[in-house]
Amino acid sequence: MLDFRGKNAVITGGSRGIGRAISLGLARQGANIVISYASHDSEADEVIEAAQKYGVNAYKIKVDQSDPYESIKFAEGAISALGKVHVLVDNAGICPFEDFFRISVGLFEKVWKVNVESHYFITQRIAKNMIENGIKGRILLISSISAHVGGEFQTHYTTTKSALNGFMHSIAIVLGKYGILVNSLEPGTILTDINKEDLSNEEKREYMERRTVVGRLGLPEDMVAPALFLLSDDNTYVTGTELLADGGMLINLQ
Ligand code: RM4
Repeated sequence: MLDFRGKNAVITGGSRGIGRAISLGLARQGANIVISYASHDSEADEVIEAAQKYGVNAYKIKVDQSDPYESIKFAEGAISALGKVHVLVDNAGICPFEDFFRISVGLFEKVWKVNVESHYFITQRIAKNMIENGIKGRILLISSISAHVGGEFQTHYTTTKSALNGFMHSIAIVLGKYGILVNSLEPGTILTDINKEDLSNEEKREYMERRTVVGRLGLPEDMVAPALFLLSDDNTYVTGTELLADGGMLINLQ
């Protein structure tokens, strides 16, 4: 089960949070990995060192995913490092919480380019590599509970997470004929750097914890098993779907 020996995986945003957890989960199960990261060099180095302890090849590529051309170059670099790619995790994302009326064109475009546009073109290039090599690969987009519910200070961010699901549905159709399965994982509120400041507000944090049915916010490690199932050869028929991993937060109205 969840055997990734001999597999090559590309994970964007792999130096921290959910991307780091999934990267190390894949390496632990035998996958060679290439991670993208934006700025946290030491964290990226730590992930590479930790992955290599599992006996796999591991590489890091620093990239500004707000530039689609840099994102395409990242995909080319990952292919140069790995040759063939079996697994892609479109994870990198930013969420600068901001009042709707204070969001500039520049801020919106940056969030859009990192969260959506970069993954559109990275996926396009990696999927082409899978097809060229006859690989019945697996692609996972890290969407969010926020594709289904709003956030007062996340008008830009929630838009991108819904967009990722729309992209996922369509490429699941395009790639299905090649045996490539494509899904979204929808984390709930997971404790990572992306929301550290936001959740430093105790009242909000307590509200979010109570909103789950398990009484706690998620950890990056909680995302590993659901992600690895969707990315593994044990998944033989699930494609075009959205898997919530939110501790019951979405359904807990009353
Ligand atoms: C998630 C969800 C969480 C938030 C992060 C930034 O999709 O909205 O509540 O903390 O994004």
